[in-house]
Amino acid sequence: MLSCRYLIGRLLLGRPASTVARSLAPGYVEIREANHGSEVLKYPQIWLRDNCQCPDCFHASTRARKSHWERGPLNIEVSKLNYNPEQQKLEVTWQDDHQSTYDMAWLRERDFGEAARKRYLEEVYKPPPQLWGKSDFPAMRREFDYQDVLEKDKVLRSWLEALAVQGFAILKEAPDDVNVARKLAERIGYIKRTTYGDVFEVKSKPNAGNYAYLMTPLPLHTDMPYYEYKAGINILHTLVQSESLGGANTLTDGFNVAAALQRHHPQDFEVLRSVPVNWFDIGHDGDADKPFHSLWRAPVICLDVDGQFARINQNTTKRDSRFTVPLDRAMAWYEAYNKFLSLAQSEAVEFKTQAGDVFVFNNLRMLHGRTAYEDAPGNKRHLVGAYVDWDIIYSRLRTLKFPHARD
Ligand code: OGA
Ligand code: NM2
Ligand code: ZN
Ligand code: ZN
Repeated sequence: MLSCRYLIGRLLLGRPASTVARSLAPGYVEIREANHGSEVLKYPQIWLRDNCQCPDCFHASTRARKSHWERGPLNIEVSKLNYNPEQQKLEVTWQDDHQSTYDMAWLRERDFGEAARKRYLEEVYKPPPQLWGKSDFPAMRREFDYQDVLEKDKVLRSWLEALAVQGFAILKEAPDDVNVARKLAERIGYIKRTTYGDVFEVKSKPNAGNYAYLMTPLPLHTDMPYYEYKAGINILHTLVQSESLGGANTLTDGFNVAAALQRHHPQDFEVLRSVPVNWFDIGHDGDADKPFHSLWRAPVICLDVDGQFARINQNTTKRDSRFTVPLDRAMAWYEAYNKFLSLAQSEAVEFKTQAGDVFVFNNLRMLHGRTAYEDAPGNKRHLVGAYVDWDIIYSRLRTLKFPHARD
Protein backbone atom coordinates (compact mmCIF):
# COMPACT_ATOMS: atom_id res chain seq x y z
CA MET A 1 0.00 0.00 0.00
CA LEU A 2 1.22 3.50 -0.78
CA SER A 3 1.80 5.53 2.26
CA CYS A 4 1.12 9.21 2.43
CA ARG A 5 0.65 9.93 6.10
CA TYR A 6 0.05 13.64 5.83
CA LEU A 7 -2.89 14.62 3.78
CA ILE A 8 -2.76 18.13 2.41
CA GLY A 9 -6.07 19.74 1.71
CA ARG A 10 -8.71 21.72 3.45
CA LEU A 11 -11.83 22.36 1.47
CA LEU A 12 -13.59 25.69 1.70
CA LEU A 13 -17.05 24.71 0.63
CA GLY A 14 -19.31 27.24 -1.06
CA ARG A 15 -16.26 29.01 -2.46
CA PRO A 16 -15.27 26.63 -5.21
CA ALA A 17 -12.47 28.77 -6.57
CA SER A 18 -10.79 29.23 -3.26
CA THR A 19 -10.22 25.73 -2.08
CA VAL A 20 -7.29 26.06 0.23
CA ALA A 21 -4.66 23.42 0.82
CA ARG A 22 -3.44 23.12 4.36
CA SER A 23 -1.70 20.47 6.30
CA LEU A 24 -3.93 18.46 8.59
CA ALA A 25 -3.57 15.98 11.36
CA PRO A 26 -2.90 12.66 9.65
CA GLY A 27 -5.86 10.42 9.12
CA TYR A 28 -8.59 13.06 8.95
CA VAL A 29 -10.49 15.07 6.37
CA GLU A 30 -11.66 18.51 7.38
CA ILE A 31 -14.35 20.53 5.67
CA ARG A 32 -14.94 24.19 6.37
CA GLU A 33 -18.13 25.46 4.82
CA ALA A 34 -18.10 29.09 3.73
CA ASN A 35 -21.39 30.03 5.40
CA HIS A 36 -20.83 28.13 8.63
CA GLY A 37 -18.44 30.50 10.41
CA SER A 38 -15.52 28.79 12.06
CA GLU A 39 -17.33 25.45 12.34
CA VAL A 40 -15.34 22.62 10.87
CA LEU A 41 -16.62 19.20 9.93
CA LYS A 42 -13.99 16.61 10.62
CA TYR A 43 -14.09 12.93 9.67
CA PRO A 44 -11.61 10.07 10.05
CA GLN A 45 -10.46 8.94 6.62
CA ILE A 46 -10.95 5.34 7.63
CA TRP A 47 -14.58 6.12 8.49
CA LEU A 48 -15.11 7.76 5.10
CA ARG A 49 -13.67 4.76 3.34
CA ASP A 50 -15.65 2.36 5.55
CA ASN A 51 -18.82 4.23 4.61
CA CYS A 52 -18.19 4.67 0.91
CA GLN A 53 -21.63 4.80 -0.74
CA CYS A 54 -20.62 3.47 -4.15
CA PRO A 55 -22.35 0.30 -5.40
CA ASP A 56 -19.17 -1.72 -4.92
CA CYS A 57 -19.05 -0.84 -1.21
CA PHE A 58 -22.73 -0.33 -0.34
CA HIS A 59 -25.89 -2.20 -1.29
CA ALA A 60 -28.41 0.65 -1.44
CA SER A 61 -31.74 -1.18 -1.37
CA THR A 62 -30.86 -3.13 1.79
CA ARG A 63 -28.87 -0.17 3.23
CA ALA A 64 -26.05 -2.63 3.83
CA ARG A 65 -22.31 -2.14 3.91
CA LYS A 66 -20.65 -4.86 1.87
CA SER A 67 -17.84 -6.82 3.41
CA HIS A 68 -14.52 -6.89 1.57
CA TRP A 69 -12.23 -8.52 4.09
CA GLU A 70 -10.24 -10.18 1.35
CA ARG A 71 -8.94 -6.74 0.31
CA GLY A 72 -7.22 -6.19 3.64
CA PRO A 73 -7.55 -3.34 6.15
CA LEU A 74 -9.50 -0.19 5.33
CA ASN A 75 -6.77 2.27 6.23
CA ILE A 76 -6.07 3.41 2.72
CA GLU A 77 -5.40 7.12 2.62
CA VAL A 78 -6.89 9.87 0.54
CA SER A 79 -4.91 10.97 -2.46
CA LYS A 80 -7.23 13.67 -3.81
CA LEU A 81 -10.12 15.67 -2.40
CA ASN A 82 -12.56 17.79 -4.34
CA TYR A 83 -15.72 19.62 -3.47
CA ASN A 84 -18.33 19.74 -6.20
CA PRO A 85 -20.38 22.89 -5.50
CA GLU A 86 -23.11 22.24 -8.11
CA GLN A 87 -23.97 18.85 -6.64
CA GLN A 88 -22.89 19.70 -3.09
CA LYS A 89 -20.78 16.59 -2.92
CA LEU A 90 -17.40 15.72 -1.52
CA GLU A 91 -15.40 13.67 -4.01
CA VAL A 92 -12.56 11.53 -2.76
CA THR A 93 -9.97 9.61 -4.72
CA TRP A 94 -8.09 7.07 -2.63
CA GLN A 95 -4.52 5.90 -2.99
CA ASP A 96 -5.72 2.61 -4.47
CA ASP A 97 -7.65 4.70 -7.09
CA HIS A 98 -11.04 3.83 -5.60
CA GLN A 99 -13.45 6.77 -5.88
CA SER A 100 -16.10 7.87 -3.40
CA THR A 101 -18.61 10.69 -3.34
CA TYR A 102 -20.56 11.90 -0.32
CA ASP A 103 -23.55 14.25 -0.21
CA MET A 104 -22.87 17.21 2.04
CA ALA A 105 -26.28 16.77 3.73
CA TRP A 106 -25.41 13.12 4.43
CA LEU A 107 -22.05 14.16 5.87
CA ARG A 108 -23.57 16.90 8.02
CA GLU A 109 -26.03 14.39 9.52
CA ARG A 110 -23.03 12.31 10.54
CA ASP A 111 -21.05 15.20 12.03
CA PHE A 112 -18.83 13.91 14.87
CA GLY A 113 -19.17 17.24 16.73
CA GLU A 114 -20.69 17.19 20.20
CA ALA A 115 -23.82 19.23 19.41
CA ALA A 116 -24.69 17.07 16.40
CA ARG A 117 -24.20 13.84 18.35
CA LYS A 118 -26.45 15.16 21.13
CA ARG A 119 -29.11 16.17 18.59
CA TYR A 120 -29.07 12.72 17.01
CA LEU A 121 -29.27 10.89 20.32
CA GLU A 122 -32.17 13.01 21.57
CA GLU A 123 -34.17 13.46 18.37
CA VAL A 124 -33.67 10.15 16.63
CA TYR A 125 -32.25 7.59 19.07
CA LYS A 126 -34.37 8.10 22.20
CA PRO A 127 -36.20 11.11 23.60
CA PRO A 128 -34.53 11.83 26.96
CA PRO A 129 -36.70 10.96 29.97
CA GLN A 130 -37.92 13.83 32.12
CA LEU A 131 -37.53 12.75 35.72
CA TRP A 132 -40.24 13.71 38.17
CA GLY A 133 -41.11 13.69 41.85
CA LYS A 134 -44.41 13.57 43.71
CA SER A 135 -45.21 17.28 43.38
CA ASP A 136 -44.64 17.21 39.59
CA PHE A 137 -47.18 14.44 39.02
CA PRO A 138 -50.16 16.60 37.91
CA ALA A 139 -47.98 18.34 35.32
CA MET A 140 -46.61 15.01 34.05
CA ARG A 141 -49.95 13.25 33.68
CA ARG A 142 -50.98 12.81 30.03
CA GLU A 143 -54.37 11.51 28.97
CA PHE A 144 -55.39 10.29 25.52
CA ASP A 145 -58.64 8.99 24.12
CA TYR A 146 -58.43 5.24 23.47
CA GLN A 147 -60.17 5.38 20.09
CA ASP A 148 -57.96 8.29 18.98
CA VAL A 149 -54.86 6.23 19.78
CA LEU A 150 -56.17 3.42 17.58
CA GLU A 151 -57.22 5.67 14.70
CA LYS A 152 -54.91 8.69 14.62
CA ASP A 153 -51.16 8.35 14.07
CA LYS A 154 -50.55 11.77 15.62
CA VAL A 155 -52.18 10.63 18.86
CA LEU A 156 -50.34 7.30 18.79
CA ARG A 157 -47.09 9.26 18.48
CA SER A 158 -47.95 11.58 21.38
CA TRP A 159 -48.84 8.61 23.55
CA LEU A 160 -45.55 6.83 22.80
CA GLU A 161 -43.63 10.05 23.40
CA ALA A 162 -45.31 10.44 26.79
CA LEU A 163 -44.27 6.86 27.67
CA ALA A 164 -40.68 7.67 26.70
CA VAL A 165 -40.49 11.09 28.37
CA GLN A 166 -42.88 11.14 31.35
CA GLY A 167 -42.78 7.34 31.72
CA PHE A 168 -46.54 6.79 31.89
CA ALA A 169 -49.88 7.85 30.41
CA ILE A 170 -53.57 7.11 30.84
CA LEU A 171 -55.94 6.26 28.03
CA LYS A 172 -59.62 7.06 28.58
CA GLU A 173 -62.93 5.63 27.34
CA ALA A 174 -61.76 2.16 26.34
CA PRO A 175 -64.66 -0.25 25.75
CA ASP A 176 -65.64 -3.03 28.13
CA ASP A 177 -63.70 -5.58 26.09
CA VAL A 178 -61.03 -8.06 27.19
CA ASN A 179 -59.09 -7.39 23.94
CA VAL A 180 -58.25 -3.74 24.64
CA ALA A 181 -54.73 -4.39 26.02
CA ARG A 182 -53.95 -6.74 23.13
CA LYS A 183 -55.26 -4.26 20.54
CA LEU A 184 -53.09 -1.49 21.97
CA ALA A 185 -50.01 -3.74 21.93
CA GLU A 186 -50.74 -4.65 18.32
CA ARG A 187 -51.35 -1.00 17.42
CA ILE A 188 -47.78 -0.36 18.55
CA GLY A 189 -46.45 -3.48 16.86
CA TYR A 190 -46.15 -6.82 18.60
CA ILE A 191 -47.30 -8.03 21.97
CA LYS A 192 -44.65 -9.60 24.24
CA ARG A 193 -45.39 -13.18 25.20
CA THR A 194 -44.19 -14.27 28.62
CA THR A 195 -44.66 -17.13 31.03
CA TYR A 196 -47.96 -15.40 31.94
CA GLY A 197 -49.29 -15.60 28.39
CA ASP A 198 -49.73 -12.87 25.80
CA VAL A 199 -52.39 -11.12 27.88
CA PHE A 200 -52.93 -11.76 31.58
CA GLU A 201 -55.79 -11.14 33.93
CA VAL A 202 -55.05 -9.25 37.11
CA LYS A 203 -57.75 -10.23 39.55
CA SER A 204 -58.13 -12.12 42.77
CA LYS A 205 -57.82 -15.78 41.78
CA PRO A 206 -58.42 -18.89 43.86
CA ASN A 207 -55.23 -20.61 42.67
CA ALA A 208 -53.12 -17.47 42.62
CA GLY A 209 -49.57 -18.28 41.55
CA ASN A 210 -48.48 -14.66 41.75
CA TYR A 211 -48.76 -12.15 44.58
CA ALA A 212 -50.37 -9.66 42.18
CA TYR A 213 -53.36 -12.01 41.92
CA LEU A 214 -54.34 -11.48 45.56
CA MET A 215 -56.34 -8.65 47.16
CA THR A 216 -53.47 -7.71 49.48
CA PRO A 217 -51.51 -4.47 49.00
CA LEU A 218 -49.00 -4.83 46.18
CA PRO A 219 -45.85 -2.98 47.20
CA LEU A 220 -43.92 -0.73 44.79
CA HIS A 221 -42.29 -2.93 42.16
CA THR A 222 -41.35 -3.37 38.54
CA ASP A 223 -42.72 -6.43 36.76
CA MET A 224 -40.44 -9.32 35.88
CA PRO A 225 -37.03 -8.37 37.29
CA TYR A 226 -36.44 -12.12 36.96
CA TYR A 227 -36.25 -11.77 33.15
CA GLU A 228 -33.13 -10.80 31.24
CA TYR A 229 -35.50 -9.45 28.59
CA LYS A 230 -37.85 -7.77 30.98
CA ALA A 231 -41.12 -6.33 29.66
CA GLY A 232 -40.65 -2.76 28.38
CA ILE A 233 -44.08 -1.31 29.06
CA ASN A 234 -47.04 -2.58 31.01
CA ILE A 235 -50.54 -1.93 29.61
CA LEU A 236 -53.17 -2.32 32.35
CA HIS A 237 -56.79 -2.00 31.27
CA THR A 238 -59.34 -1.60 34.05
CA LEU A 239 -62.49 -3.57 33.17
CA VAL A 240 -63.94 -3.49 36.68
CA GLN A 241 -62.63 -1.27 39.46
CA SER A 242 -63.22 -2.13 43.08
CA GLU A 243 -66.01 -0.28 44.83
CA SER A 244 -64.26 -1.00 48.13
CA LEU A 245 -61.76 1.40 49.59
CA GLY A 246 -58.45 0.70 47.85
CA GLY A 247 -57.63 -0.94 44.57
CA ALA A 248 -55.83 2.31 43.72
CA ASN A 249 -52.50 2.40 41.92
CA THR A 250 -49.29 3.79 43.35
CA LEU A 251 -46.52 5.13 41.13
CA THR A 252 -42.99 6.50 41.55
CA ASP A 253 -40.41 7.49 38.97
CA GLY A 254 -37.65 4.97 39.77
CA PHE A 255 -35.06 6.90 37.72
CA ASN A 256 -35.79 9.99 39.80
CA VAL A 257 -35.36 8.00 43.00
CA ALA A 258 -32.06 6.63 41.69
CA ALA A 259 -30.93 10.17 40.78
CA ALA A 260 -31.78 11.41 44.28
CA LEU A 261 -29.88 8.52 45.83
CA GLN A 262 -26.89 9.29 43.60
CA ARG A 263 -26.96 12.95 44.73
CA HIS A 264 -27.51 12.48 48.43
CA HIS A 265 -26.08 9.01 49.16
CA PRO A 266 -23.47 8.30 46.48
CA GLN A 267 -22.06 5.27 48.30
CA ASP A 268 -25.46 3.63 48.61
CA PHE A 269 -26.08 4.41 44.96
CA GLU A 270 -22.83 2.66 44.05
CA VAL A 271 -23.88 -0.41 46.04
CA LEU A 272 -27.28 -0.65 44.33
CA ARG A 273 -25.64 -0.11 40.94
CA SER A 274 -23.08 -2.85 41.41
CA VAL A 275 -24.40 -5.60 43.68
CA PRO A 276 -26.31 -8.24 41.72
CA VAL A 277 -29.57 -9.40 43.28
CA ASN A 278 -31.13 -12.80 42.58
CA TRP A 279 -34.62 -12.30 41.12
CA PHE A 280 -36.77 -15.38 40.72
CA ASP A 281 -40.13 -16.67 39.63
CA ILE A 282 -40.80 -20.33 40.25
CA GLY A 283 -44.17 -21.99 39.81
CA HIS A 284 -46.92 -21.96 37.23
CA ASP A 285 -49.57 -19.51 36.13
CA GLY A 286 -52.73 -20.60 37.93
CA ASP A 287 -53.93 -23.91 36.58
CA ALA A 288 -51.75 -23.72 33.48
CA ASP A 289 -49.70 -26.87 33.02
CA LYS A 290 -46.47 -25.19 31.97
CA PRO A 291 -44.20 -24.78 34.97
CA PHE A 292 -41.56 -22.05 34.97
CA HIS A 293 -38.28 -21.46 36.77
CA SER A 294 -37.14 -17.96 35.82
CA LEU A 295 -33.90 -16.55 37.30
CA TRP A 296 -32.02 -13.36 36.57
CA ARG A 297 -29.21 -11.77 38.54
CA ALA A 298 -28.98 -8.00 38.21
CA PRO A 299 -28.57 -4.90 40.37
CA VAL A 300 -31.50 -2.72 41.43
CA ILE A 301 -30.09 0.20 39.41
CA CYS A 302 -28.78 -0.62 35.92
CA LEU A 303 -26.95 1.95 33.79
CA ASP A 304 -26.37 1.94 30.04
CA VAL A 305 -23.06 2.47 28.20
CA ASP A 306 -23.44 6.26 28.53
CA GLY A 307 -23.95 6.01 32.29
CA GLN A 308 -27.66 6.87 31.94
CA PHE A 309 -30.38 5.02 33.85
CA ALA A 310 -31.41 1.98 31.86
CA ARG A 311 -33.48 -0.21 34.14
CA ILE A 312 -34.67 -0.47 37.72
CA ASN A 313 -35.22 -3.90 39.24
CA GLN A 314 -37.38 -4.06 42.32
CA ASN A 315 -39.98 -6.57 43.36
CA THR A 316 -39.87 -7.63 46.98
CA THR A 317 -42.14 -10.60 46.23
CA LYS A 318 -39.78 -11.80 43.50
CA ARG A 319 -36.46 -11.35 45.31
CA ASP A 320 -34.87 -14.73 46.01
CA SER A 321 -33.69 -15.69 49.48
CA ARG A 322 -30.62 -16.91 47.65
CA PHE A 323 -28.24 -13.92 47.50
CA THR A 324 -25.20 -15.07 45.63
CA VAL A 325 -22.71 -12.40 46.73
CA PRO A 326 -19.93 -12.32 49.35
CA LEU A 327 -21.17 -11.78 52.91
CA ASP A 328 -19.97 -8.21 53.32
CA ARG A 329 -21.70 -7.11 50.11
CA ALA A 330 -25.01 -8.41 51.42
CA MET A 331 -24.79 -6.28 54.57
CA ALA A 332 -24.03 -3.08 52.65
CA TRP A 333 -26.71 -3.85 50.12
CA TYR A 334 -29.54 -4.03 52.69
CA GLU A 335 -28.68 -0.62 54.00
CA ALA A 336 -28.67 0.95 50.54
CA TYR A 337 -31.85 -0.88 49.49
CA ASN A 338 -33.65 0.40 52.54
CA LYS A 339 -32.75 3.99 51.64
CA PHE A 340 -33.89 3.45 48.06
CA LEU A 341 -37.24 2.00 49.10
CA SER A 342 -38.00 4.68 51.68
CA LEU A 343 -37.20 7.39 49.12
CA ALA A 344 -39.42 5.62 46.57
CA GLN A 345 -42.23 5.35 49.09
CA SER A 346 -42.03 9.01 50.08
CA GLU A 347 -42.22 10.06 46.40
CA ALA A 348 -45.09 7.76 45.45
CA VAL A 349 -48.37 9.16 44.12
CA GLU A 350 -51.70 7.38 44.33
CA PHE A 351 -54.67 7.42 41.96
CA LYS A 352 -57.60 5.13 41.32
CA THR A 353 -58.48 4.18 37.77
CA GLN A 354 -62.07 3.76 36.56
CA ALA A 355 -63.54 1.15 34.27
CA GLY A 356 -62.42 2.11 30.75
CA ASP A 357 -59.08 3.57 31.87
CA VAL A 358 -55.87 2.06 30.54
CA PHE A 359 -52.85 2.79 32.72
CA VAL A 360 -49.66 2.36 30.70
CA PHE A 361 -46.14 2.83 32.00
CA ASN A 362 -42.46 2.20 31.37
CA ASN A 363 -41.74 -1.00 33.29
CA LEU A 364 -37.98 -0.39 33.16
CA ARG A 365 -38.41 2.88 35.04
CA MET A 366 -41.64 3.17 37.01
CA LEU A 367 -42.14 1.54 40.36
CA HIS A 368 -45.82 0.83 40.67
CA GLY A 369 -48.12 -0.89 43.10
CA ARG A 370 -51.67 -1.20 44.27
CA THR A 371 -53.50 -0.66 47.56
CA ALA A 372 -55.48 -3.51 49.11
CA TYR A 373 -59.09 -4.03 48.10
CA GLU A 374 -62.06 -6.31 48.84
CA ASP A 375 -64.06 -8.04 46.17
CA ALA A 376 -67.83 -8.29 46.71
CA PRO A 377 -70.25 -10.68 44.98
CA GLY A 378 -71.36 -8.10 42.40
CA ASN A 379 -68.05 -6.27 42.17
CA LYS A 380 -64.87 -8.14 41.40
CA ARG A 381 -61.90 -5.98 40.49
CA HIS A 382 -60.68 -7.04 37.04
CA LEU A 383 -57.77 -5.76 34.94
CA VAL A 384 -56.35 -7.17 31.72
CA GLY A 385 -52.66 -6.59 31.09
CA ALA A 386 -50.22 -6.90 28.21
CA TYR A 387 -46.55 -6.11 27.64
CA VAL A 388 -44.60 -4.59 24.75
CA ASP A 389 -40.81 -4.34 24.41
CA TRP A 390 -39.06 -0.99 23.96
CA ASP A 391 -37.36 -2.17 20.76
CA ILE A 392 -40.82 -2.32 19.22
CA ILE A 393 -41.97 0.98 20.75
CA TYR A 394 -38.92 3.05 19.76
CA SER A 395 -39.04 1.59 16.27
CA ARG A 396 -42.72 2.52 15.93
CA LEU A 397 -42.07 6.00 17.30
CA ARG A 398 -39.27 6.57 14.77
CA THR A 399 -41.39 5.42 11.84
CA LEU A 400 -44.04 7.93 12.95
CA LYS A 401 -41.50 10.74 13.36
CA PHE A 402 -39.44 9.97 10.26
CA PRO A 403 -41.71 8.25 7.75
CA HIS A 404 -39.26 9.00 4.92
CA ALA A 405 -36.08 7.97 6.70
CA ARG A 406 -33.73 6.21 4.32
CA ASP A 407 -30.68 5.65 6.44
C1 OGA B 1 -49.32 -6.27 38.55
C2 OGA B 1 -49.72 -4.92 38.98
C3 OGA B 1 -51.53 -3.40 39.46
C4 OGA B 1 -52.99 -3.40 39.81
O1 OGA B 1 -50.20 -7.10 38.34
O2 OGA B 1 -48.11 -6.49 38.39
O3 OGA B 1 -48.88 -4.07 39.15
O4 OGA B 1 -53.56 -2.33 39.76
N1 OGA B 1 -51.04 -4.68 39.15
O5 OGA B 1 -53.53 -4.46 40.12
N1 NM2 C 1 -47.95 -10.54 36.29
C1 NM2 C 1 -49.03 -9.52 36.40
O1 NM2 C 1 -43.08 -9.47 38.39
C2 NM2 C 1 -44.19 -9.99 38.56
O2 NM2 C 1 -44.33 -11.22 38.66
C3 NM2 C 1 -45.35 -9.06 38.65
C4 NM2 C 1 -46.67 -9.99 36.74
C5 NM2 C 1 -48.33 -11.70 37.05
C6 NM2 C 1 -47.82 -10.91 34.90
C7 NM2 C 1 -46.66 -9.59 38.18
ZN1 ZN D 1 -16.74 2.38 -2.75
ZN1 ZN E 1 -46.95 -4.80 38.38
